[in-house]
Amino acid sequence: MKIAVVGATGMVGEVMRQVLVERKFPITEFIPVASERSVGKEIRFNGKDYKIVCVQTALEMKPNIAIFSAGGSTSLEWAPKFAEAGIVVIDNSSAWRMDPTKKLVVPEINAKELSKEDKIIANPNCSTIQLVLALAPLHEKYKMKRVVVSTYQSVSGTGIKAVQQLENETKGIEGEMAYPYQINRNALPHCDVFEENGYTKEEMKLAREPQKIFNDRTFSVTATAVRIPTSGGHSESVNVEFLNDFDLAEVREILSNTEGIIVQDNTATNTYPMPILANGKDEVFVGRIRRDETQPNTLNMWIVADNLRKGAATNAVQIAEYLVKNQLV
Ligand code: A2P
Ligand code: 11C
Repeated sequence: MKIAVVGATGMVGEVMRQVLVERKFPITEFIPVASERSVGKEIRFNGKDYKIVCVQTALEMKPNIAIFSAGGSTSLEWAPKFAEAGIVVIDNSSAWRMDPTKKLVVPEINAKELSKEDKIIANPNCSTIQLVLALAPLHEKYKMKRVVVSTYQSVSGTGIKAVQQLENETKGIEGEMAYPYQINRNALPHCDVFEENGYTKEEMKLAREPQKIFNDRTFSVTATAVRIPTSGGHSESVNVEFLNDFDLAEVREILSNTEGIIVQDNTATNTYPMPILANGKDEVFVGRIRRDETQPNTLNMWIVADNLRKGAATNAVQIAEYLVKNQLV
C-alpha cells in the first residue's frame, strides 16, 4: 500500500508514524505531507528519512490511502479532491464526522458498514472513541437509556502549543498561551469552542457521535468536558442508565472479554486506570466500576485512554487495516 500521512509532523502525525510501524502496516511507499513551511525537510519513518511534500504533490503521487490529521480546514479543502482521484481518505478531523454521507468508524463497533464506495471515512473524536468502546458491549447486553459523562482531558488533545504552555508554566517560563487561562494547577471547563447552546463543541461531539457510531437514537448522551494539566491521556467519569438491570460481576466480565479493553478495578489494591498508565498504550482502560445507588439500572465507571493512540492514530490505522484485510482499497 502506498500511504500518505497528511499532517505527518504534527502530534497525531508523529504517533501515526509510530503506530504504522509497530503494527507492521503493509507499506510499499510512505508519503509524509505537511504545510508549505515544512516542504523539503526530512522526517523519519521506519528508520529511514523521507522528504516532506505538500498536499498537492501527495495528491499527484496517488497513494492508495491518505490519513489526514492536519486540521478541519485542510480536510474540508483536500479530502474531496483525494476522494475524487480514487484515494481513500481516513480523516481524523471533525470536518466530516456528522456528514450523513460519511461513515464514522470505530472498527471494533461498526467497521462492517464500510464498503468500496466509502472514499472519505471519518475517525471519531478522541473522547468519543474511548467512551463508545466501553459502552458498546454493555449497550448490546443491557440497552442504554442515558449517559452522563464528565471528561478530564489531556493538553495533548489541543496540540503542541498547549503541551508547551503546560511545560512553560511548570518551569515558570513565560510563553505563548494555547488556553485563555493558565492550565498548570488548574482545570478549565472549556475544551474546543463554545456553541450557541452553551455547550462546547467537544461536549457536543460526545453527545452526537455515539448515536451515529451505534446507528441508534434510542439513547442520549450529555457531557461536560474539562481540560486538566495532564499530557498522557483523557479520563472520563461515566454514569450510564440502562433499560435493563445488570450484575456488576457480569459487567466486569463483559468488559474484560471485550477486544481492546483492559479492566483495572480493584479497590483493595488501589487499582484503577490513570493517564500515566494508559500513556503509550493502544487499549482503553476501565475501572471504578460500581452501581449508582441513587437510581435503578445505573452504573458508574472511569474510562482512560491515550488520546493520541486509540483516540486518534491507532483507530485510524485500524480502519486502514480493515480496508486492506477486506480488499476495500
Ligand atoms: P506543519 O508542521 O508544516 O505546520 P498539530 O495538530 O500537532 O498542530 O499538527 C498539525 C499538522 O498539520 C502538522 O503536521 C502541520 O504541518 C500540518 N498542516 C497544517 N496546515 C497544513 C496544510 N495546509 N497542508 C498540509 N499540512 C498542514
Ligand atoms: C481535545 N478532542 O482533546 C480534542 C482534540 O475534534 O478532532 C481533537 C479535536 C477533534 O481537545
